[in-house]
Amino acid sequence: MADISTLEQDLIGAVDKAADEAGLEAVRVAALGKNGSVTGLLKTLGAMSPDERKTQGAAINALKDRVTGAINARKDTLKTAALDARLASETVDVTLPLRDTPAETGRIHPISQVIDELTAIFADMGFAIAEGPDVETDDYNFTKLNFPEGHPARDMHDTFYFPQKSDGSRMLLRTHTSPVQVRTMLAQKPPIRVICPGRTYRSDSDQTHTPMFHQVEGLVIDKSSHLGHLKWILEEFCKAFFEVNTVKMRFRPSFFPFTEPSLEVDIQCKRDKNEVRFGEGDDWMEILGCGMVHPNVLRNCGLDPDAVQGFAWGMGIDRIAMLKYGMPDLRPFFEADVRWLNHYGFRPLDFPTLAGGLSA
Ligand code: 2NL
Repeated sequence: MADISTLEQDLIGAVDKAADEAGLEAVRVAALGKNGSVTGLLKTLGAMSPDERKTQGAAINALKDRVTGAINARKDTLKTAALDARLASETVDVTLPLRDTPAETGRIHPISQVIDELTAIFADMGFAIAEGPDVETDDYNFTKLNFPEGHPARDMHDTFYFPQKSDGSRMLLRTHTSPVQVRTMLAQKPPIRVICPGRTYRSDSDQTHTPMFHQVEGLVIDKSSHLGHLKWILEEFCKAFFEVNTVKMRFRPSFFPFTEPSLEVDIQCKRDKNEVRFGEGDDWMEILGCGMVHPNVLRNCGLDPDAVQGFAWGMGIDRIAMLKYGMPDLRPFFEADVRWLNHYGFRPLDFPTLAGGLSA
């Protein structure tokens, strides 16, 4: 009996001393494992007389129960202590300010903003938005638009061509968004009222030109649409877009293969050092080209020039974005510099509407 109580004292002492769960497991294996001290005592029962086995068996099993109980109790204590230590080291300061969400830190590119603004203005006038592919046929980009084969106007567009196909034709990157209007005329019956914003491409790169730029063109075809209607649309557009109450516009004769007559439009402005203001002053700035759709273009697009007529216009989105938001240089538009975007970009949830203000 003496060695049972000594063993118990030793084991309980070791259990209490175990500093962590690994140390406690070592004590458990040393006592209750296959070669453990308590297990060793249980093995001696087999060689005892039945009487001796009865008393010793009860005593050894009671020892085993007490040691097991002590180990489990210590295990709970260690677990609680470990959890307390972890909770103490992983505190969260709920009073810290929240990090800004993407909706607050993200920025809308000025070109996307201006396209949204254009869309809001022309949608309000009853225009639909049409889009088409960037990769076009020569037919849709030039021939149907009354650019004769070999005409110098084709060279003036500095076109990016794809390699020639086996049938001799070659695709190109559209040099203007007019092919979208060609597709619209071929697919829909008048009355047609569409605007076509999108990417356009010309092999030209300097201070004021980038090889990819953005255009918006408009097209109206009906029985008797005329330049008076066009003038009203453009004036309303300029007032809404530049957010001024009055604009003066000046129409000068010009030439485009796809319109006859063709006009260039200047808007009245005032130049102060680096700033341009619209609706005042006595300077003029060219902002767009327009005209009555050429009868050849109507015919090429399946329309009868004796039954319908219409007008079209086109302008550079990048250019009107620079004018409206006072950006001095075109090139950063396409450099993806987050510092520039932070400065000139727009907040994602401030979507432009006519009711809520375009750029408020
Ligand atoms: C400019 C001038 C213009 C058009 C684009 C057009 C389209 C069709 C038929 C007739 Cl399908 N015209 N578009 C008309 C006049 C001018 O753009 O200076 N753009 C930047």
